[in-house]
Amino acid sequence: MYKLIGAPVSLYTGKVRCYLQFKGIAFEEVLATPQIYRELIIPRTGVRYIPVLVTPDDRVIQDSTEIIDYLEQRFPDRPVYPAGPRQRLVALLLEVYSDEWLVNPAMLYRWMIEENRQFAISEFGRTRLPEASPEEQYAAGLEASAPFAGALPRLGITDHSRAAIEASYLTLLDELNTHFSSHDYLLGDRPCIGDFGLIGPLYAHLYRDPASGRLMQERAPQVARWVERMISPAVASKGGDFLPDDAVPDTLLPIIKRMFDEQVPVLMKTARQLEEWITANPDATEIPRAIGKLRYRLGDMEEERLVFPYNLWMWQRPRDFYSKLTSDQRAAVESLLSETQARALTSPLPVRLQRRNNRLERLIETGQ
Ligand SMILES: N[C@@H](CCC(=O)N[C@@H](CS)C(=O)NCC(=O)O)C(=O)O
Repeated sequence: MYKLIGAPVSLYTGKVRCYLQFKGIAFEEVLATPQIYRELIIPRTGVRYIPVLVTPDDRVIQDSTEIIDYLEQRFPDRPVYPAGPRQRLVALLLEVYSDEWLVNPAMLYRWMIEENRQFAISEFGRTRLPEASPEEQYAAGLEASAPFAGALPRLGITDHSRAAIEASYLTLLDELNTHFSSHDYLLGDRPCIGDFGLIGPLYAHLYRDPASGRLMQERAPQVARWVERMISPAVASKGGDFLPDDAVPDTLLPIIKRMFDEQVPVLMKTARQLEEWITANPDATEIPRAIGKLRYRLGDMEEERLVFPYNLWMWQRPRDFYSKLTSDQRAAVESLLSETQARALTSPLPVRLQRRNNRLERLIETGQ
């Protein structure tokens, strides 16, 4: 049987759990306790990230996107990647947006709102010491959660950026609420890879953390209903089809615009800074998790955050898809995107990135 190693509080574990349930794949969930980190996660993956999937033939895979792609090959029924170019592109874009950008409101609401912070600390403690008393769990949770809570400034989440991130999230909730008033999932009656991306932040943090959960229920009840469909094995596995004729609902267009306005400029700057880093480190193949700082904008607010090249590995996915479209397909897709957006999607990246042994590397082309 498949084993999913993760935790209820973990954003990316939520993504994979919902996917496994939707596909009806039998799995056992294993809590990522310190012992599991020592005995399995660290020795078998070389890194300290969850989720980790252990396959029945004892293969170990880290990274939610790689796990889903591995399983899609083996469980091709009811694919989560739509076949139509418009729907496929939107699904891939919204995965990048959810995984790499909505982590910002997810982290802000968890660690800057006291009620959520207290809850998360206890939850981290329950993961670290499942059998201990609540007091011991709280103490362990404080220690275990410190690096996560401490990551906020690195992501550009500060007192200065707080209001802008909150305002953006609240508008996104409104946009999603409108969308889910007419559609069960992003692209119709079946969840796509974009829904699985979105469920990470929207379930594990923003629905499950108590103060955020109330906010979602009150402000965007249709989003809360969508979360409930996504996390319910019985409901999720029944899903039907994507919308016919490769249709993309108009209600998703403001969300795509939000991604291009907020996140894509950060991806463009990340690409430029990666190019400089490569010029300064011409012999390095492995690329560090963070390579310096950039300034990002949200509305009128500007703040600094670290530069994460991994974001570009994710960005390669919609870019690769777009670059392989025929001219007819491209014309169909282009009606979804403005000229500036299409230009951003085709603007060159300094290097091709790959993940090898769970580390990010530049791909060096060998031979002729
Ligand atoms: N892109 C990775 C991200 C995994 C990730 O960041 N997981 C978090 C928990 S939700 C973690 O283990 N973080 C540890 C750390 O940042 O050091 C994925 O999709 O699996």
